[in-house]
Amino acid sequence: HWEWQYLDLMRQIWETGDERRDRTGVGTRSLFGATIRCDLSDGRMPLVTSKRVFWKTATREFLWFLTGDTNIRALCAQGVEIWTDWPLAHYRRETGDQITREDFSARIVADAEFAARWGDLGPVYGKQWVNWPTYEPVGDGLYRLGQGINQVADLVHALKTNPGSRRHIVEGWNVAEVDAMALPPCHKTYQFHVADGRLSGILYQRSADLALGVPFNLWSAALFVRLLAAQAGLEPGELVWMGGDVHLYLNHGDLVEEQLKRVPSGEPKLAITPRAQSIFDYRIEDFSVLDYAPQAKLGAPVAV
Ligand code: DHF
Ligand code: TMP
Repeated sequence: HWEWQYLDLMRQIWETGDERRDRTGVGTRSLFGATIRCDLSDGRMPLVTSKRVFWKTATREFLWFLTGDTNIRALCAQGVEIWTDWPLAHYRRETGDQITREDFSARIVADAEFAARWGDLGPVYGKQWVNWPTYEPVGDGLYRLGQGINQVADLVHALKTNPGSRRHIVEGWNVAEVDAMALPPCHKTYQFHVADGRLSGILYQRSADLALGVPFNLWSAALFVRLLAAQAGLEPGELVWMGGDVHLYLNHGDLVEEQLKRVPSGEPKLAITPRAQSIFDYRIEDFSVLDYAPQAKLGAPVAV
C-alpha cells in the first residue's frame, strides 16, 4: 500500500529527525529530502486512510487556486478555514482587536471591503499559476505591467501539442514577489511528463508539515495530474512527491503516536464527471470518492 511510505516517513522523522527551531517557534523534528511515489491508474488516489482527510476541502482549495484568487473570502464562504489563521494573525497584530476566528471569518464573508483590506494573502499560488506578472519596457528604463502568463492554460496546450517536452512546469516561486506573500509557496514546483500515453507528475515541496499539510498536498497534486490528463486526453500515470524540509511539529506527538499504531485500509478512488470545457470549469460537484472508509479523524494544532 502506497501509504506505508507516508507512515514510514512519519516514524523515521519522529524517531530520528533533527530537532530544529523553526519560524513559528513551535519546534520540529525534520528530515531533509524525502520521496513518496504513488500509482494513479484506475482512479487511485494518494488519499490517506489512517485518519480522515477532508478531500473536499483540499479540492475546494485547489479549484480556488485555478480561479487566480488570493483572497480567503471565497474559501470562508464555502466553510473552508484552512487559510484563515494567517490573515487573522495579521489583523490581530495590526489592530490589537482580539476577534475570534469565527467572527473574523464571518466578517470576511459579510463585508467585501473588510475582506479586501484583511483577507488577501498576497500574490500566492493562484496569482502565480494563472497570472504570473510580465513587464514591458515603455522607454527611459521604465516598465509597465504586461499581460499576465497563465501557466496552467499554457501547460494544457503544451501537453496536447508537445507531449514529449521536458519543460512541463508550473512554478509558484516568483522570486520578485515572495516577500509580498503571507506564506511563500510550500508546494512550489510541479513538473509533468508524458510517456506511453500516461501523464505523471512530480511535486517538489520545499517545506512539508507531514501531519497536517502533506495529506492535502498529496491529494491536490494527484488531482492536478488527473485534471490535466483528462484535459489532454491522457491516462493518469504516477505521482512522485519530493519534500525538502519534511518535518513534524513537536506539538503533534499525540497524533503521531496514534497514527503510527494504525494500518492503511482500502483503496480510495476518485471519479470525475467528464466535462468538455477547460480545466478552469470544474466544480466541487464534479468529484466523488469511492471506497473511502477512513479511520478516525486526528486533530493537531497548526503552527502559524
Ligand atoms: N502552516 C503549517 N504550519 N502547516 C500547514 O500544513 C499549513 N498549511 C497551509 C498553510 N499554512 C500551514 C495550507 N493548508 C490544514 C490543512 C492544510 C492547510 C492548512 C491547514 C489543517 O488544519 N488541516 C486539519 C483540519 C482540516 C479542516 O478543518 O478542514 C486536518 O486535520 O487535516
Ligand atoms: P515555512 O514557510 O516557514 O516553511 O512554513 C510553512 C509551514 O507550512 C511548514 O510547516 C510547511 C507547511 N505547509 C505545508 O506543509 N503544506 C502547504 O500546502 C502549506 C501552504 C504549508
